[in-house]
Amino acid sequence: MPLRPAGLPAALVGLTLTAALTGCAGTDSAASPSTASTPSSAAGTAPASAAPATSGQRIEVTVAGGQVSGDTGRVPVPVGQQVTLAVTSDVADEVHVHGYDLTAELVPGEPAELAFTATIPGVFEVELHDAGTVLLSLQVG
Ligand SMILES: [Cu+2]
Repeated sequence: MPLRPAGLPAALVGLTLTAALTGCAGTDSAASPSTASTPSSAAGTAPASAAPATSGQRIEVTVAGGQVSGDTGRVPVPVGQQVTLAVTSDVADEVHVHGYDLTAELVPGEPAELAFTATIPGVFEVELHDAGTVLLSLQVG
């Protein structure tokens, strides 16, 4: 685990500042956190019956020889879902979850895990900063 808290879900107001510091190549134009200010009112009229399980969702990708395998592409995630993102790489790098602005150092051969709650609707790229590789896109909604 990184020594610094990479980003608390409650600290949404600081996202743009922190993202600028990480020197990201591209930001997600699809991300519109301003629309998420009242998520509960958008939940509709059918509350508890269709609620997703609380067991969480595990997303795993592996990077080897510059190729990404596993849960690549666009991964759908329900809003409010507990997500564990596991990344294994054969080279050192830094993984970055856009929008949520979570980062983790990758040590070659050692899985890095990022656990968070998908509270922000939108499509967010998960990227390797050194390689500039997009591992997958989280589609939260
Ligand atoms: Cu990034």
